[in-house]
Amino acid sequence: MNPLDDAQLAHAAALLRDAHHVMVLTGAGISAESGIPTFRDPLTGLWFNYRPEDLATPDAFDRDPRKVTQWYDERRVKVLQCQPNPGHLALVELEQRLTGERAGPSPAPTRAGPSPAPAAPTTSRFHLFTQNVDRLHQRAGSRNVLELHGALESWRCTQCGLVQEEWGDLLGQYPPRCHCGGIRRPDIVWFGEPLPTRVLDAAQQALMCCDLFLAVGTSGQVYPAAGLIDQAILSNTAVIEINAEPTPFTPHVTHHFRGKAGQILPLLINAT
Ligand code: BV8
Ligand code: ZN
Repeated sequence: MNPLDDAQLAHAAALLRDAHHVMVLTGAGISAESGIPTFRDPLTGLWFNYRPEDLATPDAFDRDPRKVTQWYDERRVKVLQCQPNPGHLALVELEQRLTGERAGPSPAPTRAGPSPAPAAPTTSRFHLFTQNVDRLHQRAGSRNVLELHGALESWRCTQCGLVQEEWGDLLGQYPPRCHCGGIRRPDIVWFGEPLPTRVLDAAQQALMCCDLFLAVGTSGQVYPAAGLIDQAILSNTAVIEINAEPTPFTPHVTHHFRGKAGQILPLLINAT
């Protein structure tokens, strides 16, 4: 990792220490050190082996529900074998410092499934929005996690809309069926589909009151999620970006730290 500039780290740490409300947006990069491939990294990125149009769209599912279901199901089972990394854990520490709520990491999911994540109180001083569908933030112990693109464990009936969580081994059938006989699909936001209104509304609320915005491990390519960074910059909120490569936002943020989230986030949190 390139050595961090001490003065830059000290200034960013001061912003963090003085912040009253922190909003975080994470992308696939924060889970990379847990062994989960990102989307757009050369060679290892998921989209380098697959075309998004072939797998992450409603048309792709309509064309070949079995293929799309298997791809998501294999990702779901692989993610269960991965562990949160120090980047996830640093955000847990930051949340606990800001909210005073100290709760241990939630155990790896069991067959019975997890305890439902607590709703994100709007008065909280910390909001974590993630584009990731791997739930590693929750497994690390983050409590205020808002999922912009859904979760791999969540499957929705295309007939009656029932949402069920799947844990443990691969599904027994492809595509899986609901009690009503309908086909179940991943409860994931695909390209061309709207993001959950509740989460987008919470993001607008958080943007209005946050005085520090952290963008971690995202290429900033996918909207409307990346639009949250635009809005933070346009509203003159301090923005700290932690990413392995520059992004379209890099020239406009308050601080850009180039490197691994699992190394930089703990340094930043410990420096406050
Ligand atoms: C919608 C599914 C409308 C789950 C995903 C403007 C406004 C609105 C929409 C659009 C718009 N312009 C274009 C659109 C359409 C489209 C879009 O954004 N296209 C892009 C590609 C141009 N958006 C949509 O279709 C959205 N829907 O707008 O609907 C609508 C409204 C009403 C009614 C009907 C329709 C839906 C977008 C969501 C699509 N679903 N995934 C899944 O399969 O996982 S997107 C996919 O990309 C993932 O969710 C992923 O999280 C997301 C973003 O990618 P990143 O997380 O940033 O990952 P990436 O690999 O790109 O980058 C990782 C970064 O980490 C890299 O920079 C790398 O350098 C860095 N890194 C690597 N290792 C580390 C690291 N950094 C730190 N540490 C490390 N160790
Ligand atoms: Zn059903």
